[in-house]
Amino acid sequence: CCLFLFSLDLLPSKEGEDLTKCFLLRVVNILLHYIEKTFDDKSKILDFHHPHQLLEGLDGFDLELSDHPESLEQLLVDCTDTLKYGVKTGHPRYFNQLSSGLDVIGLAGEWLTATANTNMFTYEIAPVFTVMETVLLKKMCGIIGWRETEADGIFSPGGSISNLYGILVARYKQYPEIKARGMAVLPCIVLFVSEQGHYSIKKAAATLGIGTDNVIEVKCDERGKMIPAELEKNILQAKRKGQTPFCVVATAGSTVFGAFDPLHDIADICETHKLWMHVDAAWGGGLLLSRKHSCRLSGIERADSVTWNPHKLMGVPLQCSALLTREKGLLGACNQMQAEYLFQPDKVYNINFDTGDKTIQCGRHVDVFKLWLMWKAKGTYGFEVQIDRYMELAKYFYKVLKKKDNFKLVFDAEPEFTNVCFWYFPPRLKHIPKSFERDQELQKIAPKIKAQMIVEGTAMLSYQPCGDKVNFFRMVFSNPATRQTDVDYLIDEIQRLGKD
Ligand code: ABU
Repeated sequence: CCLFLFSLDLLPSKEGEDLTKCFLLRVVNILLHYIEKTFDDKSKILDFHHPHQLLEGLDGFDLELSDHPESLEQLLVDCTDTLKYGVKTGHPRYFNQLSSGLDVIGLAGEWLTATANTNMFTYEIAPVFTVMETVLLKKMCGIIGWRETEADGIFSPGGSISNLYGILVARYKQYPEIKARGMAVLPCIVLFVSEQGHYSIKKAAATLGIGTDNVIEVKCDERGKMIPAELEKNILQAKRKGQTPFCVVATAGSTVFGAFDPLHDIADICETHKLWMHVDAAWGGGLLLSRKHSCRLSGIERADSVTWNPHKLMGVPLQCSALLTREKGLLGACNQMQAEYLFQPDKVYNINFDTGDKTIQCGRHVDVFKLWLMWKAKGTYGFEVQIDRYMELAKYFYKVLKKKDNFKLVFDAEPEFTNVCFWYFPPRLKHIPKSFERDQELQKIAPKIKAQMIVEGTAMLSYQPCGDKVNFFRMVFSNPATRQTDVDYLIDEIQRLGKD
């Protein structure tokens, strides 16, 4: 139906109805084909090409833009090619990031969101979505354990921005004059985060004019958890040096090790020194939905603010991240500019639902509907079942690796979360005792295996060095499509690709 026809022939063009329907149905067919392939463990996760190959054009897939319109038929080919050369992040053997999986209800939510194509700044133009956001924030604050009527929050474009919001309100709470007068009127303020905390904390400090030198990294124990005594020591040291501590960022589910900082101990220290406690639970927040495992976050209810990304453990399509605050009104006081063209005080409805002025953005994407729809579809218990299954898979993976003498776990203890970190030792390195030279060789193994995996498109998982540990793999479970057989496959695949 689309040959020699162009986008101008679609709605709102007169009599464009049938063509629009035909075009969109064909798009949906392309997407459905991709979705089926995504869940087929025999299909490749990706068809890898180098950036220069994509730029040069592959089999007629031309990324360059022209002055003349392309036909609808060509656009359908472009859609197919875009998916062809992408990564199937919902594939059962995709373990590369903390966000993975493809939830069909979430996807439907994203489609609806794109169709509604509105902006989250006012109730006026997003009546359902702004109210839905308050419902979700209230639910999440309740799960954290805050008295629901007091809590507040906002959905933001990712965990880094949510963490930035946490630090922004922490600073505003202590120094409200910052808003008008800037950093010049403040003492040298410092904040604390564990050495395993997310790099976004330093980014936030740089962005907010605090400076990365004023982010003090607190030592962790061998499992990657912040050591409370070290925190206390660092706070006292900073005070002696004339610095002014104002905030501690605790991590609930660190990116690499999946470590949970001891939140009660950190809360005690924050209370003693009157410091804002922000918990970065971007990754670990979802665990609050598991009655069996939520104890890992015990003490989070004492935090002043929390980052929680439903697009990670809860499997909501990207992006979906919330910043939650215990005190109502702070976000608004900190950020609002009351632009008269948008946030008129004399509107016909309750303007408390014009929530956009609480943010540092103006335009804001609707990230709430897909989460709301998934919550409706699964219920809280449905998320719990899914998350408990990931924890079981992590335990299974750990137990299998423990029995194999060519794998070595970074921590030889049952995983506390779904992260399992490990080295693979090819036969030539297996019996060589640890030494600088052995580690130089071991450092090359994970990147080599990963490169082969990507080129063959069989699986994807990440690796990194950390401190004195040379490159190791990080396995992580957050993909509902993954089964035990995929875990077994991955182990075999590492051995196949990694043998000398
Ligand atoms: N925001 C941290 C994400 C890192 C990861 O997916 O591995």
